[in-house]
Amino acid sequence: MNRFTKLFIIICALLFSQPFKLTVSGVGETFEVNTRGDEGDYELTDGICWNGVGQECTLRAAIEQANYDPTTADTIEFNIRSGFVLSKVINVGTTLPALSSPMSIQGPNKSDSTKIVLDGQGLPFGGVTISSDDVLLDSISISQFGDYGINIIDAENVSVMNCTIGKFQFNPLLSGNGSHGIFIINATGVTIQNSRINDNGGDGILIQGGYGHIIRGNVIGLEVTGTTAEPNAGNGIRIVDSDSNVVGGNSIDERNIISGNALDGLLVEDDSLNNIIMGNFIGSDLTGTKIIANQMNGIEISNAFNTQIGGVGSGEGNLIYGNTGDGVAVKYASINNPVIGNSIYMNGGLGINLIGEEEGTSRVTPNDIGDADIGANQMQNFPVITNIKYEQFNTRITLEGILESIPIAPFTLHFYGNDSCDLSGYGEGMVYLGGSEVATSSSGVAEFSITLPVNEAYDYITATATDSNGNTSEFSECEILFFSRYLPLMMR
Ligand SMILES: [Ca+2]
Ligand SMILES: [Ca+2]
Ligand SMILES: [Ca+2]
Ligand SMILES: [Ca+2]
Repeated sequence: MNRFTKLFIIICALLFSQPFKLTVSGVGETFEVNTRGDEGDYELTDGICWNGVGQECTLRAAIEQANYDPTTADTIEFNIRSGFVLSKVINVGTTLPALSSPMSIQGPNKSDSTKIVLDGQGLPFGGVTISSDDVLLDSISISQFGDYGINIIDAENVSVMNCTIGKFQFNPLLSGNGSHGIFIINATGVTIQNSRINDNGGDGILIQGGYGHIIRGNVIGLEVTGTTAEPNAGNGIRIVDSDSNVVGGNSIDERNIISGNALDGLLVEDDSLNNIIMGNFIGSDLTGTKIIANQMNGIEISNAFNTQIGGVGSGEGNLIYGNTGDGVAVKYASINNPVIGNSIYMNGGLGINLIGEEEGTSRVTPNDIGDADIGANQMQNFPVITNIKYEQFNTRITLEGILESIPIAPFTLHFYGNDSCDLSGYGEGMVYLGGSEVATSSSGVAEFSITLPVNEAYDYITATATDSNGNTSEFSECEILFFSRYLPLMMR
């Protein structure tokens, strides 16, 4: 078309159409995507999202126009109609431009069945790449791209909320992405929240380098109702050489459900420091009552340090339930990784397994005299319970025993009630009962005596020891509780 025709169309567009607005420098604009088409923007300098056809604004054109002026933080919204029917699926034909300017992409609905879906079927590339700071992606579904769903690279303050990255179970049936669901590389302060991440060909979330991310309120590895597995083919969450990330939190809203994945629920590895894993369900459905196993360990810590798993404060413990491998595996040079206050049970391997460089992967590591051995969590020795006293009509017990470890050092002991004992005879730790501070003598021995509340649902008691640097032991040998519940009161 000649320039007058083009100008005429632009003027008409400005006069008669709400979605089209001029960008004012420094002020964020809103671009409303109103077509499922995939053409690019016709003219970037005009500040208008327009694909050159009718009054159409495609997602691609909106991203290009939002990127064009990096000094503005624009908003992209959706109102795609064919007749009166809202359309949801956008078939992406070639790689979308990276989000290279601050912006918000705001889908209209949070519910899975009504989300906008970016469908990358047949594309060998990833879905949405975010390379700018200050980007929000809200209520979008990203499916069927050949590579990752979302890639956040070298960016700060990026949020992904209420999104579905993977299988979109509604009209039509769209499968997950070919590689990682969300791949976060060398970024800072990314928040992944209230999203469902499943059926992807790699890890659900892979964090590589960077620091300070928050992962909360997500469901990773389950289908839409949360009752059966829709696994990611890798780990649920994998943290590689990345520090100070928080997975979960102490409120129900912050809890991640990380279950059904083909490898570990969480893998923290390769010099990662100071990560916190708190308040999550790992290996169960949304209610925490049905096992949906991750196919390897619930949590694996491999050459990572200062990882906090659980806590004794309200809501801080994780449920680590029914996973195929160990509940928590701490491997090789990993040290200072406290595992406390969690509910760990029904896992196929050990509840907590410290695995040294030269040790098999599936056995209880026996206590060594003097606890001079080093390796995973310093191969911390576990306590030995030697006597149980029943008190107050079986509502309290006093446990006596010893911890043998390095001399003249403080330790915290944590105790757990269980309805069964692991096949190994050691652990696991189903219900956290309480803790006690002790210190070893010059000969490396600490005697303990602690009174704990119990009830007759617990048949076995187990314990762990944690040193002042946060090295937690494996679970102790189970001590069976004899409440004499079948004897008349007189004979107790
Ligand atoms: Ca334009
Ligand atoms: Ca071991
Ligand atoms: Ca030891
Ligand atoms: Ca040791």
